[in-house]
Amino acid sequence: MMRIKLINPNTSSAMTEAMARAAREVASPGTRIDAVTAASGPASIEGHYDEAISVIGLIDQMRADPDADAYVIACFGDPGLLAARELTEAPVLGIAEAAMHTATFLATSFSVVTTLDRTRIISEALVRNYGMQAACRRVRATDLPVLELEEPGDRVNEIVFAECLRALDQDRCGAIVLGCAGMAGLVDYLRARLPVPVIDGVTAAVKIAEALVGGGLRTSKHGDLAYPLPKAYSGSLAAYAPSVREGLGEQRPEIHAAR
Ligand code: 2AL
Repeated sequence: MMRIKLINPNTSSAMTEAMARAAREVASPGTRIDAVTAASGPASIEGHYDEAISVIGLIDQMRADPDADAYVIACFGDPGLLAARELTEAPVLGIAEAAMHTATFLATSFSVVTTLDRTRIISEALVRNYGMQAACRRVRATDLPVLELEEPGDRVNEIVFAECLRALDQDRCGAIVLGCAGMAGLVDYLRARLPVPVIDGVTAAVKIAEALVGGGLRTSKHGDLAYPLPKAYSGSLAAYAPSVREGLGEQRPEIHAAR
């Protein structure tokens, strides 16, 4: 049994349930999806500050479950992705990175359809960061706040669909990447109406996690993704100080050591 920990770094459990349903629909029979919501943090993640603060709730969920076979960070900003990779040898997938790479296997170009305009700017930085400029035609905002995606209805469906149509028409893109974890529930609606692949990062990340784990691949511990260096952290973050235990023939910090 492969166990994938799906962590929603915002505190909306309705959104977690929607993405868990989408993840379980695509998961292989031998895969268990353990979906959790951050216990502390922002209600939704729509800016740099939300993202920075959300990483603590994300790390808390990883430390509470250090033995998952893979982790998925289910927010399109991929908050804390590299920090999370430092903490474990298990593969850690961010849904933006997973979705963009998946798009490039299916089309030579894609456009991202996301939520607010400020989020659009953050996604554009991710495109550059992931070296996806050659494939990403455009990132498009819908002006939908993340929490309006919690319970998708006709209005939300139509707004996202209309933006996807504009992407096809104006960007001439070969695929659509959905730019929010809360859009996982819209995939069926959109796929039925659009002539191109529609990629949701949650399901893409789950299938890539299965492939990496199934292929025996682990996160590199050489260089910057090595375990965090043990040192003192002070003040209210003292409990997050990386600690060390003897294990597997080397000094290996425990991601759930200090509480
Ligand atoms: C997100 C997301 O996926 N979850 C959240 O709270 N904010 N990202 C986004 N691009 O709006």
